[in-house]
Amino acid sequence: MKPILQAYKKQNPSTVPFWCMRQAGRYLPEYRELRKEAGGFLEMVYNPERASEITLQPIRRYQMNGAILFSDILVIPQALGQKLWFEAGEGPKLGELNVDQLHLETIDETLSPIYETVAQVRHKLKTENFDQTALIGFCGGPWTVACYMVEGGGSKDFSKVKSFAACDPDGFSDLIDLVTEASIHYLSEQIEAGCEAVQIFESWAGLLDEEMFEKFVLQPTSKMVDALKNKHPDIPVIGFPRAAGYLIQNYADQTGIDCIGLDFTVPLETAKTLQKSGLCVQGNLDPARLLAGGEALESQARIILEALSGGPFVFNLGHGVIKETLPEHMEQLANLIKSYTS
Ligand code: 1CP
Repeated sequence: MKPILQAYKKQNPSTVPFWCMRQAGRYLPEYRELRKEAGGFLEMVYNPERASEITLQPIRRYQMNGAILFSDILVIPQALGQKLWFEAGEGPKLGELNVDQLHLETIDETLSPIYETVAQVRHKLKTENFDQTALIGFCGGPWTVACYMVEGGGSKDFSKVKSFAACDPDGFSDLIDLVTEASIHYLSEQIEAGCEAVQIFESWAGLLDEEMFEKFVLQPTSKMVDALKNKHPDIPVIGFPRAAGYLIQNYADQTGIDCIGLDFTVPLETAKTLQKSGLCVQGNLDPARLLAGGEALESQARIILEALSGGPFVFNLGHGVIKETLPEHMEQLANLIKSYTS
């Protein structure tokens, strides 16, 4: 079995498997080249030839054990019928939200090229002999996706979506339910097309109080994990509840995930406790240390390796690669992990 899948299944592989969130992206010159050629971000996401190339780019350089599918969490709102576009330098924008006009039945008309990307990545991994690398599919957590749908893009404080959720919990639950159903279907199809594990990115988990966290993060995530486990019991599910603070324990205990993604604020003692409770842990180097390189990178990477490599563990960053990061720093990190023996 591939080492990363052993770790996700809570066995102890003999080497430390690793990958990095946003390992495919703007810090790589070959990504910027392809982006220029494609003309835009969505022109890459919905083009299986380009998207599979981009997924493979970091693997060819650094031989990560996980290849993260090149796509975006915002394809779900788009597939449901909300307009999505990217403005240069400004990130994603979404059109007006009208929950009653969203449609679940036809999402595959938009999403099918992504399933084709999955198949192409598996094929390329095989023909290029990356037999130690597994393909990881993903989607956003329903709460995080709903944040972008309601705000119409990124936001400083997400006050609009939080006041919607607080003032009209039933109306907001309808939106969460719809995104949850779409996400279950989307991840299932990714698995059927060849993904070997899936990750749920709950990037805005840290915005909620305990009650809303329970209702809009824990409940929908459990529903997703149950449905996926029913259909695909052998496929590991990773949850990444970014900046959830103390509520990370509830997430780990109540959602049924196999592996918990740790952002860089999670103390290593907490990480060890989560690991001892029977989960695989994944994380959690601050991406700013990868940006810095040198000793700042090496010292903390070693501390994490020493703390967590005794149990089921996948080395990763605590959030995505920063776009100004030098490719040489990724090489430094990859070499350090590959040569590490506990
Ligand atoms: O080239 C460009 O200009 C586009 C930048 C970019 C990239 C490379 C976006 C726009 N999305 C992606 C790819 C992406 N997004 C991946 C696959 C590649 C990989 O990880 O190597 C994944 C897993 C995501 C997930 C994603 N998209 C998240 C969750 C993870 C996180 O960073 O917290 C979120 C919140 C998004 C929304 C999004 N898409 C893009 C941007 C710039 C954003 C953030 C918007 C904001 O909040 O300001």
